[in-house]
Amino acid sequence: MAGRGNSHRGDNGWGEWGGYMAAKKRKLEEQFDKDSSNNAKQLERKSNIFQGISIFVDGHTEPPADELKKLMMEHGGVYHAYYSKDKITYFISNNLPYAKIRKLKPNDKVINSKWITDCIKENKLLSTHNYEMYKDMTRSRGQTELNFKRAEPMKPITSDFNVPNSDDEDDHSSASETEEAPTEDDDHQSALDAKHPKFLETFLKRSRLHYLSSTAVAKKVYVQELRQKPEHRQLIEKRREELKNTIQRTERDYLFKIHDEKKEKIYMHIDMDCFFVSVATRHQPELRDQPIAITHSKGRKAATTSEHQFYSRSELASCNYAARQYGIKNGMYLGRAQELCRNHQAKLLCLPYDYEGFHEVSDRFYDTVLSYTLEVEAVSCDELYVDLTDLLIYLKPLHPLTFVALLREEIQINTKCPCSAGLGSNMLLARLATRQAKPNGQYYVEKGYEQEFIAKQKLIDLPGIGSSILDKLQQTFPQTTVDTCKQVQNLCSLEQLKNILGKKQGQTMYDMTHGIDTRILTKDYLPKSISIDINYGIRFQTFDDLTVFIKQLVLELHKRLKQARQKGKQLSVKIRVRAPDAPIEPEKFMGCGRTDDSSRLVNLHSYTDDPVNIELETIKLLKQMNFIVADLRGIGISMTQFQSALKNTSGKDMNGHRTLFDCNQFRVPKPSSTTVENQADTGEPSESSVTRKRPMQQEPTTTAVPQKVSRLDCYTPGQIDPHVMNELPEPIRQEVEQYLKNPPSVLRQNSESDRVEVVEKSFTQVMDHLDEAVLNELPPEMRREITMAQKLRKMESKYPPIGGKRLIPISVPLNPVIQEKSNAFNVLMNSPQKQPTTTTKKTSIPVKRWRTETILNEEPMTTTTTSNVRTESKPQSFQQQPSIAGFTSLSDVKLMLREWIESSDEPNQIDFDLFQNYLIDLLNSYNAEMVHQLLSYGLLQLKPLTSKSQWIKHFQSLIEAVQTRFRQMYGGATMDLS
Ligand code: DCP
Repeated sequence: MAGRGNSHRGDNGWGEWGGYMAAKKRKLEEQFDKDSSNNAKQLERKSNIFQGISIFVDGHTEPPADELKKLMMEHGGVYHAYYSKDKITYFISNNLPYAKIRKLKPNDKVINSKWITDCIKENKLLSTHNYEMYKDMTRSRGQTELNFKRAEPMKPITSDFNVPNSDDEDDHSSASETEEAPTEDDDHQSALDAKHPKFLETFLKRSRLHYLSSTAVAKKVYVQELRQKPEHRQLIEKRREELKNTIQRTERDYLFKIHDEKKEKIYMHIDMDCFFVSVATRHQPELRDQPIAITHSKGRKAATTSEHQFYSRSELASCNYAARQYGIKNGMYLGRAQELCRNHQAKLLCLPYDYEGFHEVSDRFYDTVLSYTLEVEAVSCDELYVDLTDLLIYLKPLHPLTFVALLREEIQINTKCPCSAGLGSNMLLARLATRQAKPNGQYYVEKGYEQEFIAKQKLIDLPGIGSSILDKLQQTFPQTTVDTCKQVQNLCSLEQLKNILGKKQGQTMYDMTHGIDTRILTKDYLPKSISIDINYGIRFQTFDDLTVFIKQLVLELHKRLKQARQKGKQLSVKIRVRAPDAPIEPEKFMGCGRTDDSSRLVNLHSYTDDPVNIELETIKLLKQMNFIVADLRGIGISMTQFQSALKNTSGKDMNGHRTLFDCNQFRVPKPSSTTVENQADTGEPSESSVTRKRPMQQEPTTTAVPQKVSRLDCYTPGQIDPHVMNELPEPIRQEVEQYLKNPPSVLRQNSESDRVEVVEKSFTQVMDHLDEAVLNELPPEMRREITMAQKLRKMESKYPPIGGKRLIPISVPLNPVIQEKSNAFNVLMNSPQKQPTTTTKKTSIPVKRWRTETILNEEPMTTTTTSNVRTESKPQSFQQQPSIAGFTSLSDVKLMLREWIESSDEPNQIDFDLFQNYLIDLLNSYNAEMVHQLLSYGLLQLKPLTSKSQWIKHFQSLIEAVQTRFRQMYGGATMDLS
């Protein structure tokens, strides 16, 4: 290099120019100037709008750098091939690599190249404001330290598992404050967008919304599962007993009267105080006197700087009561909270999230309450409702607040965190009472004081009442302030409220302002949807990139389905695609910006949580949606229509209705033949727990022969469903248990061959043993089930088994064509496919002329078989026979249909879907006659019932779906159902 020197340029030969690079830059600038003046001669100078502006272009731009250079020349600006802070006015780039973004200084402006073309279009110099890229990251900080881990969603939780829109996440300006030393490793640092394999993991790990929503689900599932465990009930009994014997009762306890016979409810709402802060300080309670907040930012900068123009926009997840006295609130920006503290010469202590601690404390909190009762509705990680009625009756004489004080003390010992509790005659009053009690207190809205209490409650404190509702009210009464329940009581009648707020909201407002709440605990967890939704960091170049990410998303969805013990039948995919006129990079770093959203949905063949299946369907849906992968900004996958693996509390489905399949729970199939049992072994969860819910698996890969509900799976004395037992009122349970402890001698036989008979007999005896008065004590659902069982028993005894089958007459008149067979007898209680038979059955060869293909025999449509033949060629014939709830024969299905219709006024959509699928399966197996029979029968049942308008509506749409399939199969013909 020295040889290249020349004396007047100094030692290195480039001294005068400041070195090689400087010389090179200078040369290029000269080149540009020269080009400009040369080009100016060729390229017509079109304007001077960029006079005095010089740009440097980095990375891929649209139009490309060469074109921008030309445009600058044409419009009086300067293009620099090398970056020089002093000479460059604007740094133009549309997509900077992460490493470069990190190096940007606070005042560095990166402008989208669209600014240049837009200026030219408008023929004037536009403000760069709307074209600035990454500005959230380069402002308000001394030095850029992008820290992905701090990207946190801040949206209030609205539904199970939905990761919030990135638009609701913490602002990145705060996420990158200098005082926050990044603690994540480089891997996470570079997990900036969804292409990075650790993106999702990092995102979720750091997402407090994910923590809150997944914990809420986990708690609901936990409580529900605990109800199934007899050992837990024993624990409760033990704990209650201990408590009963050790409580030091005072006069207050003896004076408190609980009306057992009226069963007047006492609800408790219990909530940990400033949960995140309490957990974070549980080992240093001495800190709690000072204002503390949980936030991603450590908050040092704003506390020390005298300039307050750059507020930290990191949100406070939680703040303690010492902070609240200065006006600080959960969800407030850190900068604002610091300012409020400063105004009071106080300092806000910012502590980080302690997710492990949250889990631990939440578990202990729940376990403490659950050790006394299962009458619990889980709400969130730190909040639940309890129906204390039975417990207080058991512990009497006891004032509710005595129990609550003991419970809270125990929670404090177990968790090292304080909590508050409210009590009242309904859930609303209990919840409002908790507010009154906080922090670390308890409050009971006693009987007779409800109106006084509710009257002074602020409207804004009523659950679910937001500012928009309050605004509507206020606008109606501009002359007066409307902010307490009393004011609404005085100002508006129910009708007026309905007029102002709409029917539903008006009624709710009326009830709440009058302290009315008829809800009871929701014990069965039924999510409406389970989904994963990511609207942050979505930047893909190719469809392959996207599919890699889809795999991760689907695995997360699968995890959520598993955790919630749900399988879904409907899958939908939602995408957010950059709007055509929106900048490629939105103002918010890695955000969505303005998007056009669309979604697609598919009904799956069967309930599933299988990630492979879901992935496949998701990709299929995505391929159907026309979009440019590079413009994708958000994606969500969601499952709906669930089949729950959770046992519910009362033989109802998760919507609180009895299901189609519950209607069969007292039907007693014969002991199954081994052959069929084997066939039914699909690897699905034990059918004994599942069959009553949704026994039908339509997955082509699983056998079409579902296992039937056996008597042993139903309520038997020896194995009476613990669930049902748990639901029985105490005296009745004791009665039944007593009976079971001393069963008739026949029960003690346990020879395998006699077992079913013994069990059936003793079941009858238990049923008969329950006298009318006892029955009347039972909840209506249970009473109905027992009455139904008794009826069936009577039927069974009236029509004793004949030739191994129990026969009962069916009174419904049938089509003349089939009258003879049907009028004979229909088989109830027997699973036809489980009957070994030597009789020749109807051929299974499909005949397309449906009128002549009448399959009304009580056996499944099979080829000629004997039981032995079946064993050998087992699945084939059975798999072809559509079944529902394990039943295949017309009479069985009809009986089930009738019971189902009778069971509730509002049918369950999932049952309808299953029934519809079953009918279509029948059509597909050319058994249109049976479809015709079932539909006619259903209509006949529904016709006289005025209360069944919902049913009729559903049934009509089911008929339409069936007719559509029928038309497809039979050349446009319609099934005559007149
Ligand atoms: N939380 C959150 N973001 C939300 C809502 C809640 O991070 N949008 C977290 C922080 C809270 C915890 O959930 O500590 C419980 O929420 P609460 O509404 O019960 O609030 P706190 O427990 O903080 O305070 P309070 O004593 O008022 O219940």
